Amino acid sequence: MKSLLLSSLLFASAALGTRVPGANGKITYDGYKAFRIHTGENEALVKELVESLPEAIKFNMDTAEHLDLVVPPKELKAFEALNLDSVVIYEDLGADIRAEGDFATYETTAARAVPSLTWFNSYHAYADHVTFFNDLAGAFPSNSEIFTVGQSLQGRDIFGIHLWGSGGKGSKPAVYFHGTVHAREWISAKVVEYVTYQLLVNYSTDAAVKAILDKYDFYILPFVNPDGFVYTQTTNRLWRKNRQTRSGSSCVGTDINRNWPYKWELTNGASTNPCDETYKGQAAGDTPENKALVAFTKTLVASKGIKLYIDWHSYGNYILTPYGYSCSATPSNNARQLELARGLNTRIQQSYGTRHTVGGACSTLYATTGDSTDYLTDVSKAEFAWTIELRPGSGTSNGFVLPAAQILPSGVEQWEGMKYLLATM
Ligand code: 0X9
Ligand code: ZN
Repeated sequence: MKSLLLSSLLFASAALGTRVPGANGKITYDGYKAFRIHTGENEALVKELVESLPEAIKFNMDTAEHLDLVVPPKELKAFEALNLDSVVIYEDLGADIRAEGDFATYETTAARAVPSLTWFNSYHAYADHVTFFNDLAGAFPSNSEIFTVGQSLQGRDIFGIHLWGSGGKGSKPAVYFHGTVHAREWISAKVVEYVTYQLLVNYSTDAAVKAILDKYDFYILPFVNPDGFVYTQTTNRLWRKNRQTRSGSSCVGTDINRNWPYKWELTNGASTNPCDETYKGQAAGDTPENKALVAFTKTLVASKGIKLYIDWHSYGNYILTPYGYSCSATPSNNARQLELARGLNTRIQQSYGTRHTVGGACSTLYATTGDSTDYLTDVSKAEFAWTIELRPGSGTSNGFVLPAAQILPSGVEQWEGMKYLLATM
């Protein structure tokens, strides 16, 4: 358990502050520099010192080893004066956001043609992700179809792709993936897309992949927070929550991963302040996104049940098993969960040496209440319900804005891991 301090959870919202939007209304973050500050035995002191920089943005909530801090140009001098033990993780965040935003345009494929792997060479606009999934399903009509579980607050479809094998549509237990619940964690959609792509493309030629798809029905939702994701592309790259307003507050957004109707009422793992990044909402399950996701999850439970659920996030390279709400409670199959998660970590490492920290979500990272994996474990009775935090890890040099060159390796290493996990579990 690294830190249960409430203050560590309630890090300030990435509200606009004095950040100046560019000509197109998008915050540029030009000249913002980010640092990875070593904390360790000085955690409390470091956190106190950076409070003197009111406009600085804290990226991570688990600060037992380091605090990743984005410092605006006008506070850089004051930051340097603090003389903290730190390394630079973004020389100019604005420049990195611009480079990352250099999306390739996606040309829809001819009918039934498989989209090109070049999809994974850059990030893309939300509308192109939708087209990509429609093209992918169109290319494999005997094994896949697009479905919708409901609408976001702003009326976007929360869509998914359903994959199945030789048993026919809906005949097997579910493997269930959610991506991009946190809007700024762009790599999660790309990795989920890579896994989906590999399952479909290799089904007819690779016996191991065929065995996996013949054994499970996959329900893959790449964007469970579409409004937030679109907002990161139009306005604020660092947005996390949904886009819901609340009476009595000018702050926007509820953290969908604190809004699930299970252990929501506990007090140690989410914020009751609408201005905070981990705002839990006014009542359990009171976001439109959560309502839609809960209703759909229930249909999976009522059908063939859920074998595996993964909530794909970034960053830090973690594989987290239940629970988030308690650092001492463990699921009944805990030993098997940890064995498989460690096996997954080993297999992921074999591609490029990327290591993930494996362990219980609360005990390894921090406490959460109303998080999806606890609901999926205890309410939906999923056999395995994990959070995977993707690249970067703690050793490398960035955060939510991950260079496009790392999309493909992120996808490859997770796909190698998934082949192991899906065949072994
Ligand atoms: O805080 C979260 O929702 C996840 N981390 S993130 O930095 N992507 O926001 C972690 C959820 C895993 N659950 C617990 N750590 N309890
Ligand atoms: Zn996240």
